[in-house]
Amino acid sequence: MSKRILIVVDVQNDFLEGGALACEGGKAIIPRINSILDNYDYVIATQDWHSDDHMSFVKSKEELFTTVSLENEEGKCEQTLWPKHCLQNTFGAEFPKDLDSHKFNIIVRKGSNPLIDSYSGLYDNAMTKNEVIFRNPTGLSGVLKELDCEDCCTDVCGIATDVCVRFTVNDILDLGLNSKVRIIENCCVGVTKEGHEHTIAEFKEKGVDTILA
Ligand code: VGL
Ligand code: ZN
Repeated sequence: MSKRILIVVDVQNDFLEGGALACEGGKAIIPRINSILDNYDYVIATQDWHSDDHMSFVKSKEELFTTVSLENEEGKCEQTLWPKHCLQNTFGAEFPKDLDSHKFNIIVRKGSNPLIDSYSGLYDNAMTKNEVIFRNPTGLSGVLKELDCEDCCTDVCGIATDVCVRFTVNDILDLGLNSKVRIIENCCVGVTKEGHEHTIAEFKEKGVDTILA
């Protein structure tokens, strides 16, 4: 039997206008996402879920949005430094009140290890330790494999197109599922407009269909 799966990436207060890491146009995608939720058999949401001391948080103004080399007990990585956002159990990490989150069947939290960031909903970012590159799973890849079937469709939307949506889609493609993967273009916003456009173009080049809600 065919299944329709929707993945809603990081639609959380801190990524909306007025939030700590606001993406312009974020609030406008909420009613559009609400209008399609009933079209799916499974709705999966991801939630960025950081502790106060998360390694991705910038410590000086000058370094905001820069990418630096970091090393800690888990290993080494290149890390972009973000403003403090999506702190566990705070308003910024919550789903917005007007998003119909009661319709989410599965919620996957990511980024809760203070020593590793997690852009993708499927795996933490890559870290290198003792010359070995590793990525810890969130568990979502197992869920998607179990739900996979020949004429399934997995649609992805959310925030930010150029960061967490991008990494999530790339990881789904790498799983090599039978399901068709599609991006819902007008239910995504980027950290920047250019980042959004660039990522959509990249998806198209990879043969990922883009659709509109
Ligand atoms: C995100 C930056 C840092 C995202 C999360 O959801 O795209 N971006 N953490
Ligand atoms: Zn984050």
